[in-house]
Amino acid sequence: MNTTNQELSAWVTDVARLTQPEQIVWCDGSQAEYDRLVAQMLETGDLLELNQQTHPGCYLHRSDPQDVARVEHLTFICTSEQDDAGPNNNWMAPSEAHSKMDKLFDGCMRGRTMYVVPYCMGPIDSPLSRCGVEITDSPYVVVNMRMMTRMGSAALQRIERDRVFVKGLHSTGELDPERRFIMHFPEELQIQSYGSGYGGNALLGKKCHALRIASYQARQEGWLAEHMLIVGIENPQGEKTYIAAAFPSACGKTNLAMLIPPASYPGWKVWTVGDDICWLHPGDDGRLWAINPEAGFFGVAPGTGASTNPNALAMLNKDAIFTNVAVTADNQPWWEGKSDERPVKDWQGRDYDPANGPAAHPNSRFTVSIKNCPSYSPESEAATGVPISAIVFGGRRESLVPLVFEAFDWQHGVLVGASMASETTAAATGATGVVRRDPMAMKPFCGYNFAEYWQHWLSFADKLDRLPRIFHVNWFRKDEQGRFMWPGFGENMRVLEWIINRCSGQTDASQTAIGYVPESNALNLSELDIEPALLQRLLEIDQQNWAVELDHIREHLERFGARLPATLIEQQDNIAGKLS
Ligand code: OXD
Ligand code: MN
Repeated sequence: MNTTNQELSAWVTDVARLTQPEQIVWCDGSQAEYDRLVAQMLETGDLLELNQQTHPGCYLHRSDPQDVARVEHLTFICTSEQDDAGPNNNWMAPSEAHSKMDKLFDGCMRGRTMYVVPYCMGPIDSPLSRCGVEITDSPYVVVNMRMMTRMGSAALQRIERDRVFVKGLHSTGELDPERRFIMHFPEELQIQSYGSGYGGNALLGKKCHALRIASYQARQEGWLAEHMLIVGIENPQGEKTYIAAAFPSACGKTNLAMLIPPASYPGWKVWTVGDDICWLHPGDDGRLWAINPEAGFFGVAPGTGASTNPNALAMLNKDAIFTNVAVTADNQPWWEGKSDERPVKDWQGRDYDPANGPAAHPNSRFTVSIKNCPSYSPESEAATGVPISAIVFGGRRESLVPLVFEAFDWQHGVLVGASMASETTAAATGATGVVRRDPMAMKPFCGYNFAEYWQHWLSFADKLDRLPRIFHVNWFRKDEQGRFMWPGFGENMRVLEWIINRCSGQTDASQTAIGYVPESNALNLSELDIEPALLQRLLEIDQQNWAVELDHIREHLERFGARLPATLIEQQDNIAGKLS
């Protein structure tokens, strides 16, 4: 065996006995190994070469058309007690889940190669990082894991040193939606995923480990694993303020993480630390410190264009893997919102015909190393992480929710996060455009009962001397004609500036029933075509409709029953009282 870690070698032997692969390959994470796997997948058709003149090192993967998104209804948290998983999760008893999965995995790798993929979530030498090993029969997963995590020999050495690691077992199986499950065993630090090759179901370091299992571990160990981007905002004086922000899937986290300030912000710069996941730890100095456990982006392609996210477009010109995008006549990757060119093949490889729907799948993706990004922050490698001054929650809401407001204090901020809601998108299977509660953007990702998760969030008031301020934003308000009222994208810098000015005590705010909003002249609107009346509408609080929203929030909280922290009900009562 290729490791001195007994537990790992015994597990690999057991899995091989069960799945019966033709051969076992231990992955070292080297360039040579990556090149070998790419060559092999070009041969089998798992990868297709894109135009190597315009996009050197870029490839296209077309997934099974039935396997294009996370499958929340097939994702389970398997704790001994059902209440530990909570109403927010599908639950299955561990023994039942194991026997179901053992049957599916039985002999499933016959004729296939089993890859053993050691990985580290977070900088390899950071005490805040955690390791895992994914066993998979998908070479597509291996090459993606190499971009998304610190994968290979260095991670294995760390596992041999630390001895603790998460065990993830994955097989694409027959890609049969009827034989597909994503199981999590937080008490055993195990993940088992069968029947899907799609990112969030198959790249086990990401949602399965870094959110579901990590959130469970974080509660036990006194930290937080969150569905948040991390950015550093540098002002013309060279001072950097770090913000962590949670938005549901496909609500623009990647765009915000790579924002380019508008021309009216000379000397300002936004640095990207992460676009999806954030691990937050209380530091010795009483502040909250963040690392991005990932090393790459698995971003949504549609909508990524020169006006929405020029940094992302720039980073996708080389060494990227595209999944389910369309291609142009000269074999460049294409998706809706990228350019005016016309695609010739759609995401399924058919001749493009608008009658078949969008050319790129709405949840088509790119995988690329974070180091490709022009706004990449070298602080992403800092073993200590970066200090967080503000936490921002947000959702996609056509009406009611103002452009920005600030919570009164930490406890109120936890209520704001717990009551987040958003219209659904294509990142998960199911209907899109339906408003659903998505607390802290963690609805599909929290590995335990939300009631206890909120209690854990509340406990940080005692763990930190300098609590981050908490904000809520909504870029997605629409007018009566259905047009967006706020320009969004780079212009969101104006809201971020107000947020960091609040953190440094440089600006006052108006108090409303639901929180603080900017005073009418406090948002910098220079060179922006926004009428004062429109801004007023974007910031106004409609007391009557907010009272109804607070009733909905109350119902939502009460679903969590006896374990719900009383503080959240007190907070809800307090706001509801101000609105009546
Ligand atoms: C993602 C998601 O892939 O949230 O990041 O769905
Ligand atoms: Mn995400």
